[in-house]
Amino acid sequence: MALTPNEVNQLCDRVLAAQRGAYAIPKLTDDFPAMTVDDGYAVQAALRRRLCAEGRRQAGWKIGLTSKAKMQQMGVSVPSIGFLMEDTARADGSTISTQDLVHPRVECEIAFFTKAELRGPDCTAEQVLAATDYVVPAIEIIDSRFSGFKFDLPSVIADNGSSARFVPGSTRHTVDALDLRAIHVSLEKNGEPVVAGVSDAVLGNPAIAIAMLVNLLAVQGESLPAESFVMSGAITEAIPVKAGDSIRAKFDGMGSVNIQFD
Ligand code: OOG
Repeated sequence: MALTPNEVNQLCDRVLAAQRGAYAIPKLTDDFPAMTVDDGYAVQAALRRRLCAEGRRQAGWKIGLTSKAKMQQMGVSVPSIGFLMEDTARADGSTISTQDLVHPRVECEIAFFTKAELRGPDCTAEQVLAATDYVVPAIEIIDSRFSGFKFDLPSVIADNGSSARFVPGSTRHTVDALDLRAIHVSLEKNGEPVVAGVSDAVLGNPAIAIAMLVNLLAVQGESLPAESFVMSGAITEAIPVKAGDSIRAKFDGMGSVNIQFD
């Protein structure tokens, strides 16, 4: 690690202020060029401790940058994980405010809800499927706190993987009822199709992404508790949204998720 504990706290303050104030800041490596991925996770862990100390509850985790489309869009080559807080969940069909977001984008993802603890470092997709209670179609609203949505891996990890809001769909499916590698998704903005993809874009199978998340948690000395809600990463590139937009994400065989922005 290149950062001192003081610097980790200082960057936690900086990111938290930008998240709460909904303003953009330069990526953290502009001031701390030696910052590593481990430093990014140390800042993220400080952020999580800070929010939990305020009495906010964690809903689960997310893994991102798991598809080629996302890696190319953001110029990185390794996935990252982040945490999801309960009070950032929004209901299917709801209207989401853009007032407290910087430059939101939406993504289609398959989300998992677990019924048993998963523990790395050697977690497999098979173990993930066995520990999954159900999967739902989902939309993630990401909102990088970095100017121009431009960052590197240490910075985006410190910013909790650009996590802003998440919207679980209302139709639950057991994993044996689906081929998780072959879910066709399409996203419509204001009634027009804007992007489409197939779920195998996420590391071949979104269950592999969840196993990778569990193994990344193990590096931090953590496991994935039972009853975690976990987002497996965007299947397509992220689409910018603004007040007045309506979004429909259709997942063949799984249902759709609808939201509006104001
Ligand atoms: C990082 C978060 C990406 C995903 O699903 O790939 C992400 C970003 O692009 O801002 O959540």
